[in-house]
Amino acid sequence: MAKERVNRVVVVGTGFVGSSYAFALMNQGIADEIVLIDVNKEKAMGDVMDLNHGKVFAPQPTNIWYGDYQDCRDADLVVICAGANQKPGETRLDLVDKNINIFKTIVDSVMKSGFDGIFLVATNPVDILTYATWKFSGLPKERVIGSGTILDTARFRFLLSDYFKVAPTNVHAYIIGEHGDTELPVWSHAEIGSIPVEQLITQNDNYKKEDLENIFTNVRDAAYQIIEKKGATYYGIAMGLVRITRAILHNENAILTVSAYLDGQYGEKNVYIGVPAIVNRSGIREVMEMKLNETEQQQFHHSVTVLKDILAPYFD
Ligand code: 6V0
Repeated sequence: MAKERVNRVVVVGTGFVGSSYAFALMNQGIADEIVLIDVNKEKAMGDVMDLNHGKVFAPQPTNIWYGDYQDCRDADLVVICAGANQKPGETRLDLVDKNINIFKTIVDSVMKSGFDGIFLVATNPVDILTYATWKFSGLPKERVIGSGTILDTARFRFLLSDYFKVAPTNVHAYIIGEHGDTELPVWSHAEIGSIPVEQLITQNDNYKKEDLENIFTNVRDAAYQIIEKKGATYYGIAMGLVRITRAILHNENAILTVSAYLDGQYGEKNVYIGVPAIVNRSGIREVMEMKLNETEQQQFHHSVTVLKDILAPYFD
């Protein structure tokens, strides 16, 4: 009998986000092998020990070890969570300079191993660093993915589900654009079940437009609120990263809001930004192009412009 294919995921950067991701990945039994890499070797080695001690309770066997960049050669997926994180009051874009330099070193080391899989980037500013990973790696654009607005969309679906008192899985709504201050809610395609939110608020006096606006403000500012309270955000993004990992390794063709390369979609080019896309074993199969209304299109264009202005000094 032919040996079943082993899925290997390498996590670079095992801080709050990377270690939470590894924990969630192991808990959901999605990868056969998880390799942890960090400049802080002690931290990553401690995580390996800690995770291995939970192995007996995991749904399937997962081999976990502290590795080096050579281990990327046989990896299906390299997930980068390394870098500086947001300090209170700091925007995601403040991190650009620091993290672009870190990424050059990391991506070069991964590629030197002979890696030929998919990159998934979580480090902020995620859209910028996903673009940088694409440039530094030389891989096809489909095989470089950023976590984009997967977390913002999850927050949006959760808050809408709470407001309309339905399960979050029955809320179909997207946050698109930069994972950051210029992101936007696509109200024109937000649905509860198959009923447009815009219709629901005209039918029922209990629902108010201002409440919806507040919901979006809370989505956009959630990271600031959490960082203010506990210094960092990690569980939500960890689960979002696992969701993307599952879509890739299980070849799901799942529609997820990830940072994808635009090549004419939404009238934009040469940028990585959060949009719904079909994700499978080959990476991003296709960007889904929703018909945005005029305001949404303008806001999205603004978000693209902000990202392009940041990229310009680094990549021409
Ligand atoms: P953290 O806890 O400081 O972890 C970062 C880790 O990276 C540390 O363990 C460092 O030792 C390691 N590191 C730094 N440089 C290197 C290097 N050259 N090679 C290998 N490892 C290195 O940060 P945290 O885990 O909280 O955040 C990580 C990143 O995720 C930050 O940029 C956050 O802003 C970002 N987030 C992204 C989210 C998203 O939605 N995409 C959500 C939350 C956080």
